Amino acid sequence: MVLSDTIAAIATPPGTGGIGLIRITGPRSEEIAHKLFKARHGAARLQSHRLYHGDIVSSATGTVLDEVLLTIMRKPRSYTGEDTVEISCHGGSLITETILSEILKSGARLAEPGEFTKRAFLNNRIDLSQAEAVLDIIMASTDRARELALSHLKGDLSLRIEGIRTAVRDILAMLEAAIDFPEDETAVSFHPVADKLQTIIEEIQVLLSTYEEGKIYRQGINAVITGKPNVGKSSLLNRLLGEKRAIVTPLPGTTRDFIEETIRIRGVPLKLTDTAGIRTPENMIEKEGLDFVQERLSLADVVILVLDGSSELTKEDLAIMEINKTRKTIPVINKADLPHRISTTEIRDLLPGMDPLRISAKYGEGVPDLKEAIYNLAMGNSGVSAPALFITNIRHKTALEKTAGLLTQASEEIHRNSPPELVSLDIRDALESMGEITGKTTSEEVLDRIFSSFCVGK
Ligand SMILES: Nc1nc2c(ncn2[C@@H]2O[C@H](COP(=O)(O)OP(=O)(O)OP(=O)(O)O)[C@@H](O)[C@H]2O)c(=O)[nH]1
Ligand SMILES: [Mg+2]
Repeated sequence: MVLSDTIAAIATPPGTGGIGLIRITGPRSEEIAHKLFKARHGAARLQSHRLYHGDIVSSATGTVLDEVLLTIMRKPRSYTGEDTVEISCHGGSLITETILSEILKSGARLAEPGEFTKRAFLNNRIDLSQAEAVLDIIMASTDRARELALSHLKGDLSLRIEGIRTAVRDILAMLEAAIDFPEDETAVSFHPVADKLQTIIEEIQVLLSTYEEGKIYRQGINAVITGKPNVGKSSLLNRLLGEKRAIVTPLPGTTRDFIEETIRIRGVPLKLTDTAGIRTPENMIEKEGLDFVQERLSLADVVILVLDGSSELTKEDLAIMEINKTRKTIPVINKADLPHRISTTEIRDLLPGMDPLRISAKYGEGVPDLKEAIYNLAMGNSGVSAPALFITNIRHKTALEKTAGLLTQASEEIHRNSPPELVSLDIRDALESMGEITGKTTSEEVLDRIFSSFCVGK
């Protein structure tokens, strides 16, 4: 990894705007600034962390390119931990591009996406979970998502992870003492180790249990409406949206493709997908459509399974219930305004543990309850207590699961009186997998993947 070169990028989004921001970081930043920038009041040496008014001048022709504000932030007091220059110019694509190209001609290289943040990480300004939080803040679409990302950026998650790692390292030290001084070793002396391991495993489980809710704050709820043809799926979508978005007709097979729209429940985005009715496919188009529906269902956080309550259940209904039995499903008995032909008890028997709702998509009865039910089901039970810290990132979740697995294995070995050498191997692996979260042990490849999802200039 090269940290010795100087990189530059436009940090504001492409297009026109009030201001365009260009960033330079690395050892030659200040030299480049001196070459291109003429301060209005002829300051001899630009001071760090001050704002200067002046012109950017073409190095070749000496013509003024724009009137700008410039700041130098000398290392280590900058975002990247390296000498950094920021130029605020007028926000037109031509002007930002022109200034950037002058900077590149003067000895900087174009930054890759996320490279500023990557440098902050490599220079130990922030750890990896904090770097990821930077991206989460940029992407946050709800207040809660922003709050969680800010707490991660402040280092709340890193602190907790480091706390757990320290506890695991203590256990390793105890085991290694047993390896080095085997005469002290007795089966009994391992029990405190096993107890400590158990406490740590539980702490990790608590963190893991926040993921479902955390993920939803970060990405919103993905709900898919399914059911056989003509039960009122599109009517329900329209009712939830409060507008006529999908075509509704009395003919089965009206919806062929997906319709996706987003609303908000309690500030959380809820993406609703209306799908084609599920029936035995009659042709290629329907076959393809059905495969798509299955795929969408498998990705759903919540499945809204619509039944036509004005007629008896059919074997198609039963088949659709069967497919969604293991998912987070809300059975919805629609057309409540017509005579009831399906009872809630019947559905409870077929789908144990699920709570059917009776609604009328056409007239709106029961729809507010359905919204609540979607929110509650997506959040799980964790919505009741409010843990301070949430896991929102699948990468962190995977690493924690792996850690918990290895620690459980170690604890089982202790109970089987396995040699401490064996136990300590698992504990070492556990430490390694936890280190991936904060970036202590993360591979180059994973780092590249993380930072490449950033914007250029961040
Ligand atoms: N009485 C009554 N009719 C409803 C209700 N919901 C839907 N319908 C009617 O049922 C018929 C089918 O509605 P759609 O919303 O198109 O049903 P769908 O499930 O999307 O159908 P496909 O797209 O063909 O799978 C239409 O005539 C609707 O007006 C309801 O709550 N009450
Ligand atoms: Mg439809």
